[in-house]
Amino acid sequence: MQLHDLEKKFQEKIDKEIKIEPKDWMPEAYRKTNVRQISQHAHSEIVGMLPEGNWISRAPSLKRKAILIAKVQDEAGHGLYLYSAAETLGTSREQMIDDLHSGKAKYSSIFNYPTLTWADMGAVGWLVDGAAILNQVMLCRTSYGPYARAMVRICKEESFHQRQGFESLLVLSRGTPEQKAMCQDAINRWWWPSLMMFGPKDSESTNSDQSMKWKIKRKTNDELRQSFVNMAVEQVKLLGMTLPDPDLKWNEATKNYDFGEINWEEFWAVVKGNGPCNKQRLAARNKAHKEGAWVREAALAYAAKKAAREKAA
Ligand code: FAQ
Repeated sequence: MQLHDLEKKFQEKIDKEIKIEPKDWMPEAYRKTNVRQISQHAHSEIVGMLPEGNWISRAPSLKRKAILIAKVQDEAGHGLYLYSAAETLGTSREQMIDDLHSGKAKYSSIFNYPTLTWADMGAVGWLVDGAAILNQVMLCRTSYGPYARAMVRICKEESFHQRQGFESLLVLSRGTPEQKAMCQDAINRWWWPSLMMFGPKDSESTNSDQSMKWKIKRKTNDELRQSFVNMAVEQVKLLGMTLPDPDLKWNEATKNYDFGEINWEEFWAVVKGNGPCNKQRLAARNKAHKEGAWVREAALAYAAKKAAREKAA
């Protein structure tokens, strides 16, 4: 079959909502953009363990500590499902991890901000996981089968993450004046970076058009960002707190909340490696990888011995 015919059949399959599976024919650019997005997503989950891991030893109670440990472990699991999904497209996990460690691969801008107080654990759960879920629910219907299936379980876990974050903030918001102030301060610092998680404006998004045609993405960056704003404006009222944007206003014509301009200079600086914690995050990942080398070597040696024993038997 000619390339043109293959491409036509491929698009027909997408249009009919038939999932693309690893052994199916696919355009090289489809393969490449899926590897790019899925591996960036996997890296985000893994680097995303660092800001929260920072508070495990300082959680205010045994219950909060147990919840936080479980959440951080969930993120590790998400990273693993996603690396496995990306591997089905023919790129090895080692390659993807090398690209992360060398600074070549991207991961979500949000994880380059510091977690300064305990309230940040609540704000990350509510806002960061909240933004992540909105984006990921649509990815349960993404056109690449292994990615879509991985997302189903991830979304179930993320929804628990968001609820625990909101509940943690709710407790602080009903606490002492100091606790209330800490809660508001965390919301103030995480609000704008959370809006940036959805990526550049649609007009600046280089990948969106093609990804929408291939149904890798089902909603655009701006559509998802708007849903997030609409959701957060209502939820923050339950906390008795405010969002740090004087331009937030209900728009009767569009039935959405209008919001202020995002600082795109800051966004691109963080994406390009110059955010508050980029260097610290990469150094931590490189160190962990180096220190874990003996575990990988031991597992390989054990697998080789086991295989040799089975062959001899
Ligand atoms: N940060 O053309 P677009 C989580 C890059 S998981 C850094 O619009 P696209 C769980 C983009 O890669 C959070 N870079 O790109 C958790 C592209 O560069 P490239 C992660 C960004 O792919 C919670 C360029 O800008 N979620 O939070 C960002 O169509 C709590 C142009 O952008 C996912 O990864 C950014 N924010 O749309 C864990 C979901 N935004 O690659 C721990 C899957 C854009 O051409 C604790 N990913 N860029 O060099 C997606 O849905 C999409 O990739 C978007 C970006 C929507 C993120």
